[in-house]
Formats: sequence, structure tokens, C-alpha cells
Amino acid sequence: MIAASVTWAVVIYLYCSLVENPDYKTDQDIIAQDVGSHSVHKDPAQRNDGKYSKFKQNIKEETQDMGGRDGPLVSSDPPLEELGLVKTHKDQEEKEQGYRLHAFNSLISSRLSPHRSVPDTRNKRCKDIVYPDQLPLASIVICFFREEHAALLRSVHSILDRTPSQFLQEIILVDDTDEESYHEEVENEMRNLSEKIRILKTPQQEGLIRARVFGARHAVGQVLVFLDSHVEVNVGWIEPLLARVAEDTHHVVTPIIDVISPDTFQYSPSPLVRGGFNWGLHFRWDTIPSSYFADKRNFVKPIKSPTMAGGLFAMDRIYFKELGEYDTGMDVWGGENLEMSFRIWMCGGQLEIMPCSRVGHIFRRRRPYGSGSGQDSLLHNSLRVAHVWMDEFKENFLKSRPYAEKINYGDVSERVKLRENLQCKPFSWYLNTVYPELGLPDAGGKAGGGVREQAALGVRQFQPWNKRTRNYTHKWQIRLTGTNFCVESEDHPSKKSSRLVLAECSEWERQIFHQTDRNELVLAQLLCLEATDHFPLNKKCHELGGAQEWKVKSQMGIPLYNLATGLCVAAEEVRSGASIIMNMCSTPKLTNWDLVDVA
Ligand code: UD2
Ligand code: MN
Repeated sequence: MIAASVTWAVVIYLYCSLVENPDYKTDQDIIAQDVGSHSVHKDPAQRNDGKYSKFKQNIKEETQDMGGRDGPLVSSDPPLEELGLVKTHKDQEEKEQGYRLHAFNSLISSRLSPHRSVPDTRNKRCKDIVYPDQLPLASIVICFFREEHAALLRSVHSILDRTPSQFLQEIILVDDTDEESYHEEVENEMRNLSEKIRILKTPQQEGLIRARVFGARHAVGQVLVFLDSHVEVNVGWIEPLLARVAEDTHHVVTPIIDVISPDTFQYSPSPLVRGGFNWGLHFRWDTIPSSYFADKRNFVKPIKSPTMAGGLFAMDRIYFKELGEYDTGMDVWGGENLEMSFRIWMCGGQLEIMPCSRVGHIFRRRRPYGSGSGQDSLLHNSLRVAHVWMDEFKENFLKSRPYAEKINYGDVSERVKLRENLQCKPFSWYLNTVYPELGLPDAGGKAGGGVREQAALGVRQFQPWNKRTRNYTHKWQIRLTGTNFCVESEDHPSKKSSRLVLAECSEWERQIFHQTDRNELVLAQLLCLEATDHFPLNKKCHELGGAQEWKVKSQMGIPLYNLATGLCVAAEEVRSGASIIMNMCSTPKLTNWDLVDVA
């Protein structure tokens, strides 16, 4: 009984903090932050002024506009804070299992409604654009491998809910999972949702590249729209894509990929950035010079992009075929996005980002599946890209990968022939004309004119995260309510991962936490308090929210709750030296804290 009422108190207080602490930003805000001193909005204090109420208004208007579409848009989901609460040990197990299998918080995913609404993150100018009534029909192709059911279901529902049915030919779900029982479950879940859904099964796990080709060959719509299996499409997402392909079938277009947090499932807008790459053939996001947005109309115009992230794009179906589909000699994951990007540009097409089309994607911190053969599929695939498309410039890549020589990348002669048949331009043309910003390695070519490299490797390279300056909002000691014990770092506050304990309150640096405007708690302005399933630890601030985000509303007698783990900061016992742990939020004596202002 007490536990239940405490839980609800947490939920209600967290809900209030969610509603009153909006963190939504428009393109302009984000770009302004991104480009620093060239910013169009110079005064940070003015940035969020009144934006949220406008934002809510927009969502309301859009919601009312949706009458003619296929399904309901508004979900009555409880706040994410509530959905993330770990209430029992079973919840905890489920969550851990979800992270193991899917690399995201499946506890929240499975508790979210399949019809959740997401904030309309488009620039307001997008709403003034009128699209033709007649557009080519889309075949949406989604390949998946052991995708979490709720995430897949939400992807499909978001499409059904936010795609005018007159533009939708079919949704082709390509199950690339090598498990009969999994396939049956998906079929049962999806079969009756809409007659436009077609469920296909690859004969064996093919990897996303061959699975996409398999799906595309079954499609009949004029435009192929590829999506990952853990996305939520936003309001009005498809019209800009289809309209641009309709203008010229050689336009290949992508939406802006918004971020769905793998830990909290919060949906946040991404900045307007372009796709690039480095000489290691890693995809990266590049900033766009701020001068480009001096003309505000450019916020809604197509933006030419040297490369694409790969997961989400629309392309004329016949053109896809003519241009050589994908390189089916590529394995499981990686590299196909650069191959496709080079091929589009070098062989007469054009790759563009449509800023008025937005699709949220769960950016995971690791890939929850291996490469099958045990070989690094990204390297294998990148070698194929280099040998087919990069001419003499492939040396720049090969030099950066001394191990590459030992890797058998298979036979590329078919792709070389394709390049000849399509009479594609040389790679030097691409570098000079499409991506002059890249530069050459020996000319310090990693960066240059407004280009910023994102995280170097792995899946996080796709996260279009914008750098920010850290703004502190409070300086606190964290005191266990009703005691004179505070949270203290056992080691110097600069030491990573050190244990936290209860200690007599005293105003020294090991007890001083600075709250930031993104709800981080930074010990002595150095390291961020990060939740794990067992302990809070002091870690390097990563600015991705999640395990480093602590929602606090009032200051006295409150639980310190972390949405990503669904757990609270707790003292193991009430005594000096007791460990600080993460635990369920149900024991106020050990989980209620006072945030005491420090001068
Ligand atoms: C990004 C792309 C992804 C792809 C990849 C490079 C975005 C948002 N995502 O990585 O689409 O271009 O870079 O190759 O740009 N899958 C299968 N069979 C498999 C393995 C995966 O069908 O054997 C599916 C998987 O369920 C998912 C899609 O392929 O729907 C992409 O995989 P991912 O989400 O792990 O890749 P991601 O987003 O890290
Ligand atoms: Mn993905």
C-alpha cells in the first residue's frame, strides 16, 4: 500500500517535471547551437522562449488535420517516466534481457502504445507547402532481424497512422530472422492490421543488404521507401519524399533522422546536417555552413548530401533496378550506404535530404547481432566499395587499414562491369564536385570548412548529436532526507567510476553536484552521475541523456529517479560509509533525498 502510493507520488511528480521542462528545439535553435559563434540566435536566454506552447499548438493543429488518414494519431500513453519504472524484479529481468537482445530499453518499448504520438519536429514553414494530390505510390520496405515486436509494431502503425492511404501501395515486411517461431509470431501480429501489409521471409539470414534487394524485387509501387524496423514516422513524412522523386526519378531522397533514445524512448529533433564520410570509410554527419540558412527558406528546401546514413530513403523503383540495386556481395551490415551514395552521384543521380520529412529512429549504442561469418562485415564491405568506386583514391582508405590486405572481399567484377555499363564518372569528379570538403589525408583532410567529425566508429557514428556548452542551473549537496548524511565520492571527483557512499554532510568537492540544464548531475563540475542497474557511477559526461539524466522537480524529500534504468538512487543503509546503489524507488527512508543549495 505504502509502496504503491510512493510509486504514484513519484509518477505524478515526474509527470509534472516532464510537462514543465520541455526541451524541444526547432531547426534554427539546433543549428544555431551547432555553429556556435556564427549562430543566427545569439542570445541563449531567448532560445526556448515560448517555443513549447507553440509546439504544442502545432501538434494539436496537426492532430486535427489527420481526420482523413487511416488511423488514430493520438495515444493516451502515460508519461515515459511511468513507463520506465522498474517495479518488480521481473521488470528488472525483462529489461536486462531486452538490452541483451535488442540493445534498447524494451521495458518502455513494450509498455508504449503502438500508436504513440510524437512531437511534430518539422520547421513551421513546412506546413505552408502544398503537395500535389497525385503522387507516385510508395512500396515501403522494412527488413528486420529478431526485431523487438513492440518496436516493429510501432514502426508499422506509425506508417499506417501518418501516411495518406492514397499514397501507400504496400508495406513489405522482410523477415530476415532465421527462426520459424519468431516468424509465426510476427505473422500473427501483423496479418490483420491492414491489407496493404505483405510479410515475406528470406530463405535464410541474408543480412540487411540482400534482404532489401529481396524485398525490393517483390515490390510493385513506383517508389521504394526503405526504413529500418525500429522507427516512428512523423507527421507529413512521406509527401516531401514522393513529390521530389515525382519531379525527377533520378532524385534519391532521405528524411531527417530524428532521435529516439534507446534508453528512455524520448523523441527529439535532429539538426539539419549532411551525410559525409572519412578516409576510413566511416559515415559521419557534417554541419552545414550557417550562412546557408541566412535565407530562412532554405530550411525547407532539398539539401544536396554527399552520402546518406543508409537506413531511410526513397528512390524510384525502376531507377533502383537500373542503377544496380545493391552490391549483393556485401554481408550483414555496413558500407552499402556509401556504395549507394557514390553510385548515385557518380552515375548521374542526385542524393538529397528533404528537411520537411522527419522519421524517428532508435539509435542503439551497439548492434545486437554479429556478422555471421565472424568476419568484420563493415571492413569486408568497405573493401568492395573502395575497389569498385574509388579509383586511385582507394589507397587513402587502404593505408588507414593495414589489416585489410588479409581480408578476402570476394569477386567485384560484376560491380566493376556495372560501373562501366552505367558510364559513371570518376571518383575524382565526385570528390571535386560533390564533396570538396573532405580534403586529402595528407592535407589534414579529416576536417576543413565547417566539417566536424562525429564519433569515430560503430553504430554511434549515426547519432546526429549536436555539441553544446554545459549550462549549470544548481549547485547541490545530496542529503538523505531526515539525516545529516550526504552522497560522497570515495575518491577524488576526477576519478572515473569511483564508488559513492553516504558520509557526514560537509561542503567539500566530493559532495558537490552541479545540475545542468539537461538534468545531468556533475560532480565537482567534472564527471556525470550515471545510473547502472546496480550503482550510480561518476562517468565522463556523454551528453546523450539516458543513464545520465536525472529528473528533479522540487528539492526536498524527493526520489532521484533515472528513466533509463527505471530505478532510484538509494542508500544501502542509514549509516556513514554505506554504499549508494540503484534500487527500486519504493523505500522512502533510503530513496528520498534533499537537494541542499550550496553557496
Ligand atoms: C545504419 C542504418 C542501416 C544500415 C546500416 C549500415 C540508419 C538509420 N540505419 O545502421 O539501415 O544502412 O547503417 O549497413 O541509417 N537487419 C536485417 N538483417 C540482418 C541485420 C539487420 O534485416 O542480418 C535489419 C535490422 O533489423 C534493421 C536494419 O537491418 O531494421 C538496419 O540494421 P540496424 O538498425 O542494426 O542498423 P543501424 O541503424 O545501426
Ligand atoms: Mn537501425
